[in-house]
Amino acid sequence: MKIARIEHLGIAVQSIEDALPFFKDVLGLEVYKTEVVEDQKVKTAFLKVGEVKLELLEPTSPDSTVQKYLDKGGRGVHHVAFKVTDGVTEALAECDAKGIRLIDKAPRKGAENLNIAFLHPKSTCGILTELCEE
Ligand code: CMX
Repeated sequence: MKIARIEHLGIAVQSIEDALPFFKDVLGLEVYKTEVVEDQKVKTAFLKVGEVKLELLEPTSPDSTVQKYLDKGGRGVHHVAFKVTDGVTEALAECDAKGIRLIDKAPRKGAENLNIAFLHPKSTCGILTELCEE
């Protein structure tokens, strides 16, 4: 597999509104887009740090996986998204062959219209890992 770069870091917050003063007023970053991802039950806000994005993730429902993560005491970086150069389908096949537990067996559409797929943190050193391509 070839990784081009980190595409974004997903950051779990209970409230984007409450989190923004740190990112905007302290770090001086700007939100360039907000988007609700219905099937993931999250509202997102995107900020750019050079080529890398930060994706703030706010749960929109009590049964959102992000709400579950927050309820269990999870904070801060929720997932790391890598941009692959050889296609998410191919990357998933390689991960599967190497015994990595797949959350998504095939790519699906995520925020920012990316093709995405998640790998389970239990087989990725505890880091919820997203593979993505434009
Ligand atoms: N990072 C690291 N570990 C995590 C984790 C995370 N973000 N979320 C859960 N885990 C761990 C849990 O702590 C738990 O570990 P223990 O068994 O040691 O307690 C284990 O994974 C299983 O967790 P769980 O709570 O029983 O399982 P969930 O039902 O919460 O599912 C996961 C976990 C990763 C499979 C689920 O969150 C998932 O499918 N994630 C992919 C989709 C997603 O995250 N969508 C939101 C973002 C969408 C977007 O970016 O647009």
